[in-house]
Amino acid sequence: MKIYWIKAQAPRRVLALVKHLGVQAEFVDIGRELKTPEFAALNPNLKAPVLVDGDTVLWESSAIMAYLCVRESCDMWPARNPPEQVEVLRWLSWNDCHWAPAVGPFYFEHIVKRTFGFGKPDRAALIDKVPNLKTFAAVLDGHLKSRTAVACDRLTIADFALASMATDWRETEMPLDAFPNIVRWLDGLMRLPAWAEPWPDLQSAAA
Ligand SMILES: N[C@@H](CCC(=O)N[C@@H](CS)C(=O)NCC(=O)O)C(=O)O
Repeated sequence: MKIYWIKAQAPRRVLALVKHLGVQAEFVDIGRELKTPEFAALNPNLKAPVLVDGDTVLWESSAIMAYLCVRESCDMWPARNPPEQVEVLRWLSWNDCHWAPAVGPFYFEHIVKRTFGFGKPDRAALIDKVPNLKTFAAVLDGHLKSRTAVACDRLTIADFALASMATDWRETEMPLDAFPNIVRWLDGLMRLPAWAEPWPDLQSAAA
């Protein structure tokens, strides 16, 4: 199995899951070749992550995470439990439509710009993003009030999807300190070694 990745939030979800499940994979840092015809043949969106497993070529991190769970018989994607599947799907959809767009500008200004050499964070550009972030943070915080995980009362791929940008909330200056249940949930995820250190190069360095 090959995982094409760059050091960014969507690949982070998949890399963390691969490590968490102990799946053997070859990791291809596609950074410089992301816009090549060879990579376009794997993912016409020209984005990472991509999984190649035999004849299976898959893009979109949520689909890749579900694929890995099915392959490894892991209920972080509850393939055999339709009501749980619906619950996880609800949060994956909420992430893509509401939460990721709310936290994304903070992640972009503070992490994407630095990673890809786009310059310094423009904090002024984030001021009018705060109300939207707080709106959806209130929804998630209320949901997590009596829970340790987003769905199914256990770790699922929804946690990895929702946390992939928010996990850097302190560094990216997301105003989440007013949402203690989100902070507790994110700090809890950081106690998972695979979530705290998902990047392949550092995994090998640590080995
Ligand atoms: N919805 C996609 C997002 C993929 C995506 O946007 N990947 C980003 C990194 S987080 C990327 O490859 N960016 C490079 C570029 O657009 O040039 C997924 O979940 O896999």
